[in-house]
Amino acid sequence: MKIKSKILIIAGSDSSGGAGIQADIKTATCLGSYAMTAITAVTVQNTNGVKSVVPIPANEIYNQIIYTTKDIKPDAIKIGMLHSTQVIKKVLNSLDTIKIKKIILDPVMVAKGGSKLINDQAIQYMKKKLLKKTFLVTPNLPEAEILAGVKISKIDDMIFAANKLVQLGAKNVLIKGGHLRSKNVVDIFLNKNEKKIFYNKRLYTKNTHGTGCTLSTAITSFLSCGKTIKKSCELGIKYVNSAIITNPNLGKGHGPVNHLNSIQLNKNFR
Ligand code: PXL
Repeated sequence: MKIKSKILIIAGSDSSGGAGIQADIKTATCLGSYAMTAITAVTVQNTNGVKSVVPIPANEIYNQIIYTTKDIKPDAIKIGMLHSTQVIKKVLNSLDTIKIKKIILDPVMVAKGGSKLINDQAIQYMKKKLLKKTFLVTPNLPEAEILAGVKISKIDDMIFAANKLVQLGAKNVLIKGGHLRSKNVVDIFLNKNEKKIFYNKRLYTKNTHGTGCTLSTAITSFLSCGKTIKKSCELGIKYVNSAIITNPNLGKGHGPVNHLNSIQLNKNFR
């Protein structure tokens, strides 16, 4: 197949290949997009957890974004792990320069094993400055609670929090309900004019490492190809569900999902 779109991913590296920039590149590629990257941090990890995080200097992140995109212009941008206020400031500067409107923010805060991937001051800065620049923000429940400043224990709370994030400047919000105690997984999509609630059967598996990264990049890929934001969320959720169902059960801890679920090898390469 031909490349359908080009996207830029600003995120951290996960050496285990299931989350972070590795998940992002796999997802974009398996959905037909050309992936460019600006790496914000290098993590050492496996499916049992994060061993270390080395931040990339903010200026280098800025340079990766500017130098890459002045040559190849992306159709959309996905932002993942941003560990400090300094990094967010530089990313904001670069976004002002490159003027791309389709910006998807996955407000990454904590890795599956509980390691913090952003500091508290940076969370406040993200809330105050970066949300306003985002076309879509995709928090999970704990992230939505922190960003919206509300406790979430039921679907109505999710809707309330999503509206709060719209008031804070996000154009569209997708709150992921995987952490809610409910039989079905409920995800809430919402903007000023529309609301859609996605219901999916809960999948009981420990192999969900990188689902947040995978979802936000899948949405970015669909959006970059010209689909509406609501449709992009619907298809992104579908892709992640298939990826979880067909997970390869790798590693002893929280294993990765199957990014390849969307593609079939051409007969020349079988
Ligand atoms: O899934 C959140 C996440 C984002 N980015 C990086 C990560 C993780 C989780 O492990 O390692 C680099």
